[in-house]
Amino acid sequence: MTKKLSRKEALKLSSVGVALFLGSKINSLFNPSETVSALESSDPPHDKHDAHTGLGTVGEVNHEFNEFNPSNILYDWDYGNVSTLENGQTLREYKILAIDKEIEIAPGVYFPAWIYGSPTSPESRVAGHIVGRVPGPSLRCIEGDLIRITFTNGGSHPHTIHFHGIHSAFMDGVPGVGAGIIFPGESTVYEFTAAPFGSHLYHCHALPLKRHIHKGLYGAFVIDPDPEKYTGEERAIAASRNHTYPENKEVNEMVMVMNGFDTNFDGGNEIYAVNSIAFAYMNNPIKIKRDQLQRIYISNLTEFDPINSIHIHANFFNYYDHGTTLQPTSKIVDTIMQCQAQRGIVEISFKDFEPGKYMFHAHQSEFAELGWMGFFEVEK
Ligand SMILES: [Cu+2]
Repeated sequence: MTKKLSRKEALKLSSVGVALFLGSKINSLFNPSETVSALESSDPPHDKHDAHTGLGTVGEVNHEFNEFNPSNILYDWDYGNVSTLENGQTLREYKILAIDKEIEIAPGVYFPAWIYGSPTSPESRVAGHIVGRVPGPSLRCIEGDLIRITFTNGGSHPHTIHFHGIHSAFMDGVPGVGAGIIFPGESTVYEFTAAPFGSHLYHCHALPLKRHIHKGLYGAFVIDPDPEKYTGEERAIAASRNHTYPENKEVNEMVMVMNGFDTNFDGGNEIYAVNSIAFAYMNNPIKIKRDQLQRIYISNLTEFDPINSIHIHANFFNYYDHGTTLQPTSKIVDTIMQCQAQRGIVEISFKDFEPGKYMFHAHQSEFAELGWMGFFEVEK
């Protein structure tokens, strides 16, 4: 069906120029119904190319202002200061500071965050001072390591660090037990032996919990398996997961933390992302080699929404819920969901795929359209 333009409609079009008008007429040869519906709309007329294809943001956030870049967060591990105790156990010492810091989460959208920083994170080494980031530093260790975290609250509100993993109740980082709440200007030390291996996380446990987590106080905490505990195929898998083994270098490993930001403090998120910046990997697709195994340590720290998810286009993957097993807990899936604090490992390969941009996003469409969407750029 086609429609003849009235003079009034033609005049409306003149505001966007003759070229667009002609473009619309040309489009009408191919898809007349779309052209007509665009013309009938009370909105300024537009052709189909800007009506339904505008994914992502215009422009980019100022990564220098933030002092972190989601393209680097994928790969930046914080191994702490590593030494060996007299009994042969590896000691990893981390210093973590909580601070208040404004961050730009979408072009022109600023968020007053509370965040963790560490002097041993790659960002801090580059900047020459402690850089706080959202998500906080991706802490990495090996099962059996002694972990010693000196936590200092440099922020304006009481905070803690609560680790997911096995440890004494006194080291749990919750109000009223052990060191409990750490007030501004105070410090404490959390110490435990890393277990079990897996894709874990840490976050502030001060109250109200919702507000403290949502402000940005969380990060990934990955414990690698010890290959010496296993034999045969299991040993090979554990070696591939252990950052000190050469087998691990054959895999491209990434950290993704799904999060959201309530920019007007109404108890709902206006911006969604992985690694904090809306559409970061739309603007800067993640370049991957198609024949290399991709391993994503993914966790959900989204507040206010009960569930988040990841869906990868045109391919299927294996998933290890919590990362606490050497065998996948879900095989050949293209979508997984996580409640808050749930996490796991996605393993995917684009071997023999046609090179190109493969989309991934939350399959809550609202989250995807508000920032949680990106591309893998698969290269030969
Ligand atoms: Cu807190």
